[in-house]
Amino acid sequence: MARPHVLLVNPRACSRRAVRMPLSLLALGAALEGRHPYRILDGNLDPRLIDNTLGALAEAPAAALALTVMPGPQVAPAIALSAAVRAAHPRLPIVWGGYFPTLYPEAAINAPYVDYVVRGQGEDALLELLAALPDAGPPSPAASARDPRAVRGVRGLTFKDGGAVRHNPDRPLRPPDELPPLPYDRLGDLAPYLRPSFMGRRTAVHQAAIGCRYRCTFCGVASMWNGSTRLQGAGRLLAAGRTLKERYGADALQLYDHNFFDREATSLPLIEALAALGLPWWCYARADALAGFSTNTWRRLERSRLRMVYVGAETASDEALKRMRKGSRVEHTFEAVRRCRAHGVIPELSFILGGPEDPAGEIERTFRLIKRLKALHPECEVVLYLYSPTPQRRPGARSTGLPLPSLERYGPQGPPLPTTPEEWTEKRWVDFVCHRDAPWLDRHLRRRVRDFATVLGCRFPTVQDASLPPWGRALLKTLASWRYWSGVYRNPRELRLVADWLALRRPQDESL
Ligand code: B12
Ligand code: SF4
Repeated sequence: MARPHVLLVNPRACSRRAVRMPLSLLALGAALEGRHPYRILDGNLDPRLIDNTLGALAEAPAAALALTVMPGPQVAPAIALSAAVRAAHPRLPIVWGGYFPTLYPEAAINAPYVDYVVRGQGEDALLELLAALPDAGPPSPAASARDPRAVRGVRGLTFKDGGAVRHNPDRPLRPPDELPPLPYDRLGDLAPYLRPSFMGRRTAVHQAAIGCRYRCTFCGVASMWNGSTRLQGAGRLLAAGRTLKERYGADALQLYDHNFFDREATSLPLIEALAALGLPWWCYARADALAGFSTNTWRRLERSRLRMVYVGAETASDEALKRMRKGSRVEHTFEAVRRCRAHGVIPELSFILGGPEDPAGEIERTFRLIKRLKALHPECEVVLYLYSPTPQRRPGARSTGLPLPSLERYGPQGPPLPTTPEEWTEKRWVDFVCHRDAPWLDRHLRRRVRDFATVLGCRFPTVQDASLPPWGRALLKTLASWRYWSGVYRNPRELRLVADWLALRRPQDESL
């Protein structure tokens, strides 16, 4: 009899034009290679995901259904798929992993269609869970397994045991070089994943390091990885880049590391590897790191074909940055922008507007800062989010290894956090997660930010919108000019109409 296989599923998270390779599933697949038969199903490409998952389960016996789930728009499709599979195959274990279940494990496991939550890095946890499942036995409504003792040793696992929720201790992070290379072939045809962007016609993605060693108080990454980073070596980065370029025809590369330049010394070999690869590239970076690089390093960056760098500039005042424990200052943002201009790199500056202390004042200061940065480097891109901090872990969670968030509410006056996946799908929660809304902002402030974003986006249409014709760009710029210079942002209906008509892209919705 065939060995039971594992179905790795990416529920739909984005539109077809934002589709990228599901790296989390490829990473899990790499760990399963040669050990467990598996299939990857991607809801971003497959409009009939539920039917096809049920079809795959009918074709061959399965050991588990494993879903990757990001907070926000991916939760509802994850619920729909899991519930459909639970109804058709009540004895099949269902596992959720990724950002949503790691940050909100209590809510994720509080569902009749989730048996196991894997928190944090998934490769080893999934392998250990699969090894334990034959002894653990099938799930029931009150318990993840007939004998939950079988899974007590799996670090990073949350499960149900006689109606109670158990959190096994966290799992230490393994460095990426110890993990196997990604099995790109398992996605079948890679063409739909290699998307046109302003850098090339076939943009590939890669994540080198794992985690981030900073602990900015608003950021989900800090809770997800508990303030740790494990770097990838230059050899592995170059090997992955070459495979994507030479075997699959990638002509540009987007690096998904939370913070690509960890330290100057460790960044240099990576920059050399990218120079050897010879593809235009994009990455996330901190303003203080970019500002502190030597001129020699900047020259190397220029030679390596770095095209755009996404910087969390966040806000306009050092006090607010300090409150966020960002570890950088406004001057670093200016210096990073100056350096980018000098070396032909476009900075993509992200701001989170309207923190709970003096939201109106912070918003106006940030608008003024953005205009000064635009004057310094008109090509810089600006991404505007509303400040909606991801709940952080409880103090002391690091030592106990417990994953629970410290905030029970979204911000000081915010509502209590949802307790089920369903509640997380409500519009207001999806809006908080996507930084489109925050509990303490009133209608007037929300509108003010939306209006400014429209004027700014039309005055400086994003270079990332490869499909916008030059005449459309010129039209938007002309129409938006007077509002931008005069500061009359209120109700720019004419701009919205033209932007909608031209289907202007908003990078904050879909990334590159
Ligand atoms: C690609 C991406 C997207 C893509 C997804 C495309 C796709 N392929 O499906 C798109 C553009 C749609 C997207 C959207 C959003 N994203 Co996003 N995204 C990312 C990004 C850049 C890379 C994810 C990735 O591939 N990582 C590499 C893999 C290998 O790592 P991983 O996902 O963590 O997987 C490991 C573990 O998590 C675990 N694991 C994961 N899944 C599973 C499943 C199982 C069963 C198991 C056992 C383990 C497991 O094991 C894996 C291997 O160790 C991350 C940043 C990052 N570097 O991770 C942000 C990130 C995940 N996104 C984030 C957010 C918030 C969003 C949005 C919800 C909001 C926004 N405005 O950005 C939007 C939603 C908008 C929408 N329309 O859906 C945040 C999440 C933080 C948080 N607070 O929750 C991140 C961290 C960015 C950030 N710094 O804020 N995103
Ligand atoms: S904001 Fe950036 S630097 Fe800070 S914890 Fe998050 S990923 Fe790391």
